[in-house]
Amino acid sequence: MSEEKKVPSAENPYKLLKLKSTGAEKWAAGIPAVMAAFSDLFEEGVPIRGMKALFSMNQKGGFDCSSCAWPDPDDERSPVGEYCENGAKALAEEATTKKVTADFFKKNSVYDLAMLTDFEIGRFGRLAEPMYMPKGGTHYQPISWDDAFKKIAEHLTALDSPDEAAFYTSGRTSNETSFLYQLFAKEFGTNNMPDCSNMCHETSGFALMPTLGVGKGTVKLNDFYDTDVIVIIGHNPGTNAPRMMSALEKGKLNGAKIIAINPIPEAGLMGFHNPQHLNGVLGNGISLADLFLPVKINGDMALLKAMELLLLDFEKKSPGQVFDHDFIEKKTGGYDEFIKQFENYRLEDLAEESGVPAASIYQAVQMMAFKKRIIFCWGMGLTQQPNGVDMLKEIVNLLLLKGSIGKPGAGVCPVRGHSNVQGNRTMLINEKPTQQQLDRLKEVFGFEPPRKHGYDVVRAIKAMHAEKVKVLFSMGGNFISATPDTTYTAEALRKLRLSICVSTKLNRSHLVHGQEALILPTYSRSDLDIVNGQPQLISTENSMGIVQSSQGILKPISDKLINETQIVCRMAMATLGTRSVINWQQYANSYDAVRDIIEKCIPGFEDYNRRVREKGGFYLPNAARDGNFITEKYADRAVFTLTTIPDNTLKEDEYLMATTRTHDQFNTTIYGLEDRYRGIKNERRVIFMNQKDIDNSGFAAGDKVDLFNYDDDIERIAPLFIIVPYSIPQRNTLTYFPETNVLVSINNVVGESNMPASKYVKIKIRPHDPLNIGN
Ligand SMILES: Nc1nc2c(c(=O)[nH]1)N[C@H]1C(S)=C(S)[C@@H](COP(=O)(O)OP(=O)(O)OC[C@H]3O[C@@H](n4cnc5c(=O)[nH]c(N)nc54)[C@H](O)[C@@H]3O)O[C@H]1N2
Ligand SMILES: Nc1nc2c(c(=O)[nH]1)N[C@H]1C(S)=C(S)[C@@H](COP(=O)(O)OP(=O)(O)OC[C@H]3O[C@@H](n4cnc5c(=O)[nH]c(N)nc54)[C@H](O)[C@@H]3O)O[C@H]1N2
Ligand SMILES: [Mo]
Repeated sequence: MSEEKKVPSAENPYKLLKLKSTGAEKWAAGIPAVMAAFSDLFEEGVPIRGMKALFSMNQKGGFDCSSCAWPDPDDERSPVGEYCENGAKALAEEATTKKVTADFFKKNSVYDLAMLTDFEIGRFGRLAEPMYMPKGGTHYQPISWDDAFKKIAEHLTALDSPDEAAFYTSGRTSNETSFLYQLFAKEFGTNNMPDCSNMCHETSGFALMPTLGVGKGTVKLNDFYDTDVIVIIGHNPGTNAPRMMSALEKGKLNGAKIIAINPIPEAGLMGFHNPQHLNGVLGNGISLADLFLPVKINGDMALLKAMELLLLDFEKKSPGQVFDHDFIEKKTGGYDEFIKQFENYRLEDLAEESGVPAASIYQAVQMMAFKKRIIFCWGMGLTQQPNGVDMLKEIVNLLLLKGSIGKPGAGVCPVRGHSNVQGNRTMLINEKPTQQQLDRLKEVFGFEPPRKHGYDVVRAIKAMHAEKVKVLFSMGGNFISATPDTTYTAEALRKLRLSICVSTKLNRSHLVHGQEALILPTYSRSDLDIVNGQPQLISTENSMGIVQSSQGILKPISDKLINETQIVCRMAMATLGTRSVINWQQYANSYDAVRDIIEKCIPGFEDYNRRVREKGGFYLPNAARDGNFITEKYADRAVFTLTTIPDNTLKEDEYLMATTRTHDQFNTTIYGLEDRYRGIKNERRVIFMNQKDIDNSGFAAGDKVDLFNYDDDIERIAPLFIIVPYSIPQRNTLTYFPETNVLVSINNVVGESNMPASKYVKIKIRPHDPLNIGN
């Protein structure tokens, strides 16, 4: 049979492994985490290379860990660095010496590769040379860099309009590359810059910008050490920001109370042993969270309103002691209207809707009523909800009542995901740049940048599906596996005339490609980047707005790799030629030159080259952090917002599903098949359910089921999952992505931010039927 007819699968194979479910762990980190970290490095067969790199990670003169965006403490690094288990796994992925070469692609068709799981695909090692898929081809073949850039230029210049191209960014790209990349897209003529923020923290920006006047968090690391209450809502730091745990521990030891709000009691929130203090300073039996509120999926809005209602009660009983009236009067607008709404709410109703007993809510409010320094941290549990923007505005409301923003030990902390996702945005990777930003680019470079807003991720997928976008360039990431509605998105990607992926490792987006496709291999954060004999340093911005330098140390695994900056500059030169007003060659030669020009275009980067070399880097300006709220609505005041509680009624046989990460994956990169803290071994196709739901629906633990979604009157199926009973509210379920992305409708999005609402998917669960697997 000719292979052209066979379409490579956009999904993981529908096959089960051998699940061992051991029950959730009570403790996160500690010695098992250290052992797991080192064993990953050894498994990749790179102990010396890996160890050398591990000792350099997050140390001065070393490189910035690519696993998350949590900042490093400046003064007190442990002898083995501020490493964490998952940072070490990320490093093992990069430091591996296994290579994916032209010979590998000759032996394996994309169809065959797509039959493997994401875990298996990731094991092949680092991409070693540029590859090209011709129209109708079944195998990638080698291509020279020059020819690859020619191909891109041919396709881009053949478009009827620059808006027929889209330029995606994942969040690992350095500030330097990001700046050049968006500059190229704009000089080429489009703002079509979808990025991973469109699936991640876009919601946070949409909530914080209008209410506080900045789209970012307002706290610094030190604020955690000296605060009264830390609320962690919709975030799983034990797995996804393990270095945050040390900050939480320190805060707690200094007297802060920690409240965790999550449908499930994540091990990292409930118990924690700091691996840097081998016995655990908190001691056995002391939980990190002082209080756990088991909210229903999307019950957070009702919960936050219940907290505010109770705070108002406390305030009425002790006037002036609970709310910060001075702050409210001088620094905010909209208070009276905001307070009025509480006449309509009753605690019992709100508690019922949130899923949290009123007594527990009362306990939480007691912890904060007479305190002034409160920090709210959040993650995807809120940003990926349909009403995520409103819920985050409600958090701002609560903090404004307490005057708990813009002062030490207080504020908002959206915990960013990718290690430089925040920097990408600061560098103007954004489908909706402001006129002011564009004016500045025009002034500095002398070309007219496009003014029309471009496509975000969801809109880009729809545009590809409608054949309005014909070329997709991806700077990192794994588009097909990270995005929703897998079947629809795969159709969209296959319609492209050309898909281009700049990548470090093989992934499914190389296999679900356009009519023609290019894979351009590049350096990772830990690789030593030498340009014209000079080792280069790059810079990134972490979750707290600190810009810092990073310098890789590992010898690149192949001399056919080129760095991301060179890729952008050579693409620009090939595509724009003499029509460009920018000296791309100069920027390809020196990152210092790139930083000099960034300094001219983006506020806060004065003296960039000197300051980035200082210990600990430098903070970007953040008016809200300093207590200045420059908002559109009230000019110099923060904004109280009126929000509503959503109706979460489900049909009789419906469940809500939140998709999440295991402890053994970084987004779509699957490190292993365990989710240790949740007690899952050797399986990813599991669905966590409440035992009562399992009983009521006639299922039993370990049953095989198929999952369905019916949004837009389309039947979407994710077959073959195993039921695991878990401590989760009734009618709520949890599964892992990317396996269940196929169930997330492209139209199931967060209001305003237009992010996929991947934590709010309505599903039905039926006994497994082999017919649902197809062939
Ligand atoms: N090791 C590792 N580190 C990572 C990543 C990784 O994949 N692996 N990914 C990185 C990226 S890009 C990001 S964005 C971050 C993601 O880090 P997180 O924001 O922690 O992302 P998730 O794992 O999706 O988990 C979100 C949490 O929300 C909870 N949740 C689900 N629904 C609700 C709800 O309705 N209400 C509340 N209150 N909680 C809810 C889930 O139970 C889960 O604990 O981590 C970054 N760091
Ligand atoms: N259902 C569901 N879907 C989700 C989420 C969810 O919670 N649920 N989370 C969403 C979130 S928060 C995010 S951020 C997105 C993530 O979406 P992406 O950022 O697109 O996905 P990643 O899995 O992080 O990308 C991994 C790939 O990046 C490449 N890579 C790694 N390092 C580098 C580098 O230094 N340079 C380059 N050029 N390439 C590199 C490797 O080839 C690797 O295969 O997924 C989103 N999708
Ligand atoms: Mo993310």
